Amino acid sequence: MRLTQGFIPTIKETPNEAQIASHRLMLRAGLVRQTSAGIYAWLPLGLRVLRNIERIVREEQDASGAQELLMPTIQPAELWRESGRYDDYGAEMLRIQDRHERDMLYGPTNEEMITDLFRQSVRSYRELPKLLYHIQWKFRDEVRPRFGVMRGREFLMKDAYSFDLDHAGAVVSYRKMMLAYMRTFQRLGLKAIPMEADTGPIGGDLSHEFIILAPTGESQVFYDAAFEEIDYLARGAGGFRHDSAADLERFFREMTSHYAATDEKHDTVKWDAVAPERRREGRGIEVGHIFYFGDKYTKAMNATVTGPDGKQVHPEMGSYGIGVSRLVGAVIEASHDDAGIIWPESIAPFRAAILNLKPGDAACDAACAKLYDALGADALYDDREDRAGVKFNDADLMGHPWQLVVGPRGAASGKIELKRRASGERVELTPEDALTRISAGVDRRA
Ligand code: 5CA
Repeated sequence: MRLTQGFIPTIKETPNEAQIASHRLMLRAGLVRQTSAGIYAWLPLGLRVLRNIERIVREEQDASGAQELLMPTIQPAELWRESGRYDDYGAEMLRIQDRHERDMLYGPTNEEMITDLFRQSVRSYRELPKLLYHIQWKFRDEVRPRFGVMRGREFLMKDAYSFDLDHAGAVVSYRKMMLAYMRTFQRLGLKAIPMEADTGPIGGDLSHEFIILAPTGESQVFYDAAFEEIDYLARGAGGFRHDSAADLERFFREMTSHYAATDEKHDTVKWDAVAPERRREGRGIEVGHIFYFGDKYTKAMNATVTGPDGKQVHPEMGSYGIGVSRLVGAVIEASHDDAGIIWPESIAPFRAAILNLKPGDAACDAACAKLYDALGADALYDDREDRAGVKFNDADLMGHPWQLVVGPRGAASGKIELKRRASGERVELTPEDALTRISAGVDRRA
């Protein structure tokens, strides 16, 4: 995209409504704009990141055997009256009436709706297990929306739901999702720790939150230093197969054999058993949350299948959420410096920025045109008639992994400068060599 033709409104000043780095940088780099409290418009640069995260989340869900569908944002109140949650959910639920005065709501989550879809169509245990997901906007009228997209009122979630015949099957589905989550976060360049967690209004008795360590996180967390030492991420993403129950059990044991809990589930007796020098305490951002809750919804909503013995049984369920829009903020919290964002290659809005330091200079224009031709949609071409300093600052702020700097002196002798945003390293080389360097090892499977 040519910057002069784009809609990327960057801001020089620090917006004073933003308290944390990711919120400030998302506004300054022109990723989002707030339209109401806790509700954001995604501008082109922000939308590209959101879509990239969505793509990785989707690929890992698909790889785990989950099937994508799309449920609506607006739901009928009757389903929630059946489960008993219509009253329980309280003021966080946005309630609406249609012209016929029927009670509707903007979905904060979809357990009821997926259970309804399931009970309409699935009749026999032979059709199980079923693992279904969608990526859809949610609304929760949070008391204190804050930190930009991290705690919004409208936000994008990936939510998956599993249906199994019995407890043993449900546990396999739960572990499968845990593996898919560790792979997802690893591809996003994040170190996420699965922690024992409270089940809250979703209900159930087994639950893990996936926490990214960050001083600005909303949760207080306690964990064993083992999570710093063992390369559990690489192992989690590597050897384990999602279709082997034994692999899944080994993986689950590795993820859960060391102490890690959020403050709601913190157990001082277990904590005391951790050697003092191994105890770590800090703040974290919850980027995902998985729940096993058995037949809570299938029972309340009378969803049954015929079991092997011909009797009707209520399938066992789990639900599995990832905060897709929250992740944009969480990645920035984990990866930025004073100058701006540092995108991991897998989700960067553009892989490279081309900085033409002298538009109008024949050699500069020609070299930039050549780079832009080769990179196409992966490049943001800064073709503005502006000072070099402005272009450097904006490129650092927007955080493209690579910058291709084309100045008149270098261009005349067939050279450009390649800058790596993460390390600040700069090298002078030919445009061809620069293109080879930046094309290597990119995580863009789609
Ligand atoms: N039904 C379950 C799982 S599908 C559920 O709703 N879980 S949840 O409440 O924990 O939400 C799932 C994920 O959505 C959270 O881990 C978090 O990353 C994200 N999320 C929750 N509330 C917000 C919010 N207000 N703003 C942004 N992201 C949020």
